[in-house]
Amino acid sequence: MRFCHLADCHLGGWREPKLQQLNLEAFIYAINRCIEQKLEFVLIAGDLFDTAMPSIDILKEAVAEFRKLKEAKIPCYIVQGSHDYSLSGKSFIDVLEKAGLCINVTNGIETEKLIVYGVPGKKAGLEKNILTELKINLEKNNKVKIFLFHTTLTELKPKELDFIESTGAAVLPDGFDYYAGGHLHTVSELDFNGKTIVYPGPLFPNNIQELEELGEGSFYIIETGAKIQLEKQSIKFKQVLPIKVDLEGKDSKISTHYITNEILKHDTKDKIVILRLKGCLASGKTSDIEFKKINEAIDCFLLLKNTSELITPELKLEINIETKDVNAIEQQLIKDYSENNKEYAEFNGQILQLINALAIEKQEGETNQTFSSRILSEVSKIIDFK
Ligand SMILES: [Mn+2]
Repeated sequence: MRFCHLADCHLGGWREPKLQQLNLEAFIYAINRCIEQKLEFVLIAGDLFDTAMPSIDILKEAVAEFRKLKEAKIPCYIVQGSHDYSLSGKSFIDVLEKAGLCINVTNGIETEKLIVYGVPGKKAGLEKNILTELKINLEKNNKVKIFLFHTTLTELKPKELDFIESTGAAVLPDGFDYYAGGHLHTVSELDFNGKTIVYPGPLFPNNIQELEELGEGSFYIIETGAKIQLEKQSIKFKQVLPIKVDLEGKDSKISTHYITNEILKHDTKDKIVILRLKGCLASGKTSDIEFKKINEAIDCFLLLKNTSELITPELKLEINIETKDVNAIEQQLIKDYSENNKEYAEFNGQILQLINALAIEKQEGETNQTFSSRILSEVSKIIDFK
């Protein structure tokens, strides 16, 4: 029996239109492969969409692909991931299921030849408890048995993610032929006491770091039999070219020219160029660098820039933080800033509240006017404008 295992498609995740399109094309490519190869079924181990309520444009394209699968009589078994999961159950995955385009296997399903059981991902690794308490009594028969999960397994956790919650592979229930993982955006295979566990990697890199590190998207085609066969499938539409430019001691005014010349030393044609700027500028601001000009001078598929390591003279925040927890870092930064900027004492106590209030997103179909008045009303609960 041959089937496909994909995970972490994050459709709609990129804001950059060209990358959003490549992400979608990766999904279309994978579905086409499943149909050409006449696979028995498709597994999606969570994070099909980047949010529980994706945009209409993304839905339209995704639904067209699910329909192709259905017409080819290839069932699709799915669990929600931490991204497309919603506590209220208001996730578009439910709509797809109601339309008969996929089957949510959270409560397990059994067909003539197959048993598929899944545990969805939840926010903040809360699926760990479900996995720990899970009890499944599998009958011994000839059916192919698959376990779908969306969580981080400690054994396969990369070193740099040491601080995130994870679960030991020992919690995975016994007796399944294949353990189809999602959530970790790395490609990994593990034989854990005879259990075949696979993370196929994201279908398309999901952020700049993944573009640099993975350089491609991937999924797996699995063949069961006397011995299980794992075939990794790569999806690479464009080459990724990281370029680092050190601006230490340079004036922001000459930086535009300098960066352009540094990039022109490389063959950038049709590539995704990732420009990382670092160092401390001698004078001026990051905003003096004319990225539009640089972009016009370069012949590439797409130029992405990262200025997080670039320091300007007036903004040299000394950070001394021992934790890697995002919330703790945020709080520490606010505390340090407040102590060094006592003239704004009146507002410093409200920074965190303001960050939260301003983090609301515009809803699909919401007009600019309603959105701005919603933001204003949130903010006015914190700051008195009068
Ligand atoms: Mn994911």
